[in-house]
Amino acid sequence: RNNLSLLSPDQIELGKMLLEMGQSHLFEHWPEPGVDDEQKRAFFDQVARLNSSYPGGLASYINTARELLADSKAGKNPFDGFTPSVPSGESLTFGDNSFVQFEETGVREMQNAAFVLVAGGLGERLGYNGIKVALPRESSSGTCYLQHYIESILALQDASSRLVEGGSPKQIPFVIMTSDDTHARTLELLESNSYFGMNPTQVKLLKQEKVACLDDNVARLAVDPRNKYVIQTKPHGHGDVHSLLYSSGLLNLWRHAGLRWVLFFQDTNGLLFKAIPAALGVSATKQYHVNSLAVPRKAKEAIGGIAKLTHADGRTMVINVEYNQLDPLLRATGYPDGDVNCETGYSPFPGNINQLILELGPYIEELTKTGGAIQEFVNPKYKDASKTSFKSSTRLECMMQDYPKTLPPTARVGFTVMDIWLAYAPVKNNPEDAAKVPKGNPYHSATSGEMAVYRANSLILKKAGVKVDDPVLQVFNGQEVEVWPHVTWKPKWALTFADVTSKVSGSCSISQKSTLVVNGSNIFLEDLSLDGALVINSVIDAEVKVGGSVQNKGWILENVDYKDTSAPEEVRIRGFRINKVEQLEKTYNEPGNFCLKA
Ligand code: UGB
Repeated sequence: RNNLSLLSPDQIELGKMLLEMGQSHLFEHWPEPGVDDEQKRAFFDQVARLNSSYPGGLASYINTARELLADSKAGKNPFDGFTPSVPSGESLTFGDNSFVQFEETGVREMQNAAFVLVAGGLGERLGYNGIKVALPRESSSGTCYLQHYIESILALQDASSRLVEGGSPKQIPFVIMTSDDTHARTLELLESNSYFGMNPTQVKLLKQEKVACLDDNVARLAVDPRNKYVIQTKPHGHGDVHSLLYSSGLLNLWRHAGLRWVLFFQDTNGLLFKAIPAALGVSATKQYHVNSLAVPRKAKEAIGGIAKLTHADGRTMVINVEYNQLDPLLRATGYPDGDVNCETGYSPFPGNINQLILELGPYIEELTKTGGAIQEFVNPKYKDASKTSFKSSTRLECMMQDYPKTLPPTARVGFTVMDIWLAYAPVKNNPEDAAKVPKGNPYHSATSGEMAVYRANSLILKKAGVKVDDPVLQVFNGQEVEVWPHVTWKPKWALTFADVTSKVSGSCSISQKSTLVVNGSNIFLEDLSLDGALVINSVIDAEVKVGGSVQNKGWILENVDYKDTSAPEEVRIRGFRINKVEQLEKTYNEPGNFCLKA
């Protein structure tokens, strides 16, 4: 009370609210005015930030926390009353007629789309010290994830405007959700690389705030052990993206600009853009308000399962059940073995890869009601079975894929299943943990993430008629992976299967030890026989035909142990470096027609 004279009227209001919400312990040790006055004001600045960045403010946060903590103590199942079953969705097969049709529709729709990347997570499981979007997607070209994402969006933008007759080219908006952990480094990566060719005004960074930690079951806010004038905070989860987008005002701007789709994606999936055109095609064709991308899921894999939940009162919803909840839910509802594979070798529940496509109109309508608040959960680690105290402070969390939970039953919520090799190769696990993954389950490591890019590109070329040699098995950082020819291309070379077939003709072949880096758009492979490394760079106005027989010693993968600190972290975590022994590299900097006949 003696400190009131230090505070502004707004700060006094916040103080009253905290007292009313049972948070008097925060002020217990405050000395008389004149001591630590600056820190006391800074405390209220933090409270103001925590209050304004949470829908409904801190009081609402504390109330929700009390309810969820009580439920957790009582052992209440969040899916109480619901029975899971396997839902039916659109299942696509790469390269068949309907896939090609969906891709064409998707590319056409791209000019009505906006992309949102959630990149506020530090990736604790990976243990990498940098931001994940700065990691190379593959090391043959060295392109990092963020560059690949931006180049994919720009290529989609160009392709879409070419398809729509008389349509004026639109710039596809790109939002990146960052956090205090990733914001400065993401901005620095963009600025030091001229936004990888994107117009800087096209890119918006929205920073998510952390939320207050909770010390006990009555939701007393946790004081930072290092500074009694600071409330301890932790990340709130990727679900923040909805309230941030809503409060940014961007959604209405997009609606006024005639946009129709918002596509959400995560920080390290090097294959995702191979699946995006067809997935958007499905959304447009089926008129889905919500479309989640899914892949066949191995039981116990750390990706959520998409399930149809039917309540005893008749309500149903198709929703992600997070990986740690699927097994207990199944056991509690008549599946005594829990989360296990069925006769296909996969879990019957498709795996959520958290690529969501939302239709903008219904999305705005829903957020106008909810303010973007997403149903939260709490996951306290209790000291003992009495569940009265925690091992360390906890906080509320939310997930972006829980958005459909508040939708009315009339909402059109669907999902689209694609092949894993085409759509999903995240980089989440450190080498040690990846090496312990049960045989046959995906590693989700930097090693598997890179190998998946080569495999997908090789399989796509195969489907387009190129003779591609079978892979060999190799072990890096204790993980056995298929090593296909190292094929990589820029998104502007090919986005869809139709693009690939239009760029490849005659009788082409690629041996297993080969590397092919296609760094240009109008590069045509005609009767090319590749046994070694070939790198082609070209400017947009150069049309280059590449054929003949290329034979050289090529690029060789050399093992690097993840414990070898003399190697850069990016190299160590994938377990190999590329020794560029010999290659044919050609660069076409001028407009015109060229022929490379090796
Ligand atoms: N992220 C944020 O932007 N902010 C945060 O506060 C936290 C994360 P993880 P997770 O497809 O692979 C999700 O940690 O949460 C970003 C789905 O819930 O990589 O364990 C972060 O930067 C799960 O259902 O994944 O699991 C990253 O881009 C399954 O689909 C993204 O959120 C799984 O991803 C995901 O964070 C998957």
